[in-house]
Amino acid sequence: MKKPIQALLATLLCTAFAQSAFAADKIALVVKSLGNGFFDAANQGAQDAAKELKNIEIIYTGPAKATAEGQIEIINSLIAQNVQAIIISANDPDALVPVLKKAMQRGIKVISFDSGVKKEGRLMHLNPSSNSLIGEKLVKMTQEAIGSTGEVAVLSATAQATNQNIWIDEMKKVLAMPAYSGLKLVSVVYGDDQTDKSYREAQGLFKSYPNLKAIVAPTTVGIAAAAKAVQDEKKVGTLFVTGLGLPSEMAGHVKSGAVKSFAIWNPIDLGYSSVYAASQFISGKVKGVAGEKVSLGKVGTVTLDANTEAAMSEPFTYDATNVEKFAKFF
Ligand code: RAM
Repeated sequence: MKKPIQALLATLLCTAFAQSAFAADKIALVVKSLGNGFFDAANQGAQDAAKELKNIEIIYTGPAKATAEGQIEIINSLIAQNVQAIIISANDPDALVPVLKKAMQRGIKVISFDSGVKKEGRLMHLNPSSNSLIGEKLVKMTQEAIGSTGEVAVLSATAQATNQNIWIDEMKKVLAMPAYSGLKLVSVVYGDDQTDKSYREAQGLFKSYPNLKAIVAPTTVGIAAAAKAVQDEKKVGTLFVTGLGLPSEMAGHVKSGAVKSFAIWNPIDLGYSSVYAASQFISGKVKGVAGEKVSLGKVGTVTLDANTEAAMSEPFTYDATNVEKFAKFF
């Protein structure tokens, strides 16, 4: 009687081994909120990397609204699902740290991309571009649209968003330079990366600042909503919108004249690179120490700085000459 039981056990063990040997690595891409075209494009790149690297399953997820609470709930469930890696664009630099630490204690490799968490909550952060370059670009595009003088307001994403807050600080540093002394930042408002709230905040700015000349929205959701509000309120030509946007969502607004130029990096490459980086933490090739080189596959290689952050390429500027061409990609 012993033999059949032993044989059965051996079969079971072999099956379990085969399953674990061939089971795909689960990498979760946790975004600020679902329904945002920027993150859908990042997911497209994430899927491309998974296909290229093989044996990877991407779990694309995020809360309905861009809140840290929503992301904490999702991360707890990803821990329970035993994913191998979490890639997060954070709604708050601090609030997510405890739950991400818990994930790392369970062996899950955590990296942030786009919008970071504090160093202790992740192994690496991948910036889409240099933060100071982004701040400078936003101010330069504003000056190109309205000239050297005038009231300017910022329409941001959420008040706690790590990336937007850093970019706004960088903008303020540039605005403090003598070359930009005529540009007056009168207000910063938050549309929470929701189209309707962003639209209402833009309308609020029109009322509160009748002399406003520019709205700078460092968010793809905010810039499209602000441009629509400018068109609807027939302010094209007197009030300009600029910031960070997707060519596919902005082409019509450039055509209408509400927007002269805007910038962005390639969100597909950003998603691809994040998954590529995560896969190297899973395989143990990279540990997350300063000075380490991290391959981003076909996109290139980055080196982790003292804060274990790395940055990709410069933001690219779009206007009437090129927006249509890129609108079919993202
Ligand atoms: C929105 C999000 C994202 C940001 C882009 C520019 O889609 O806030 O985090 O990087 O805009």
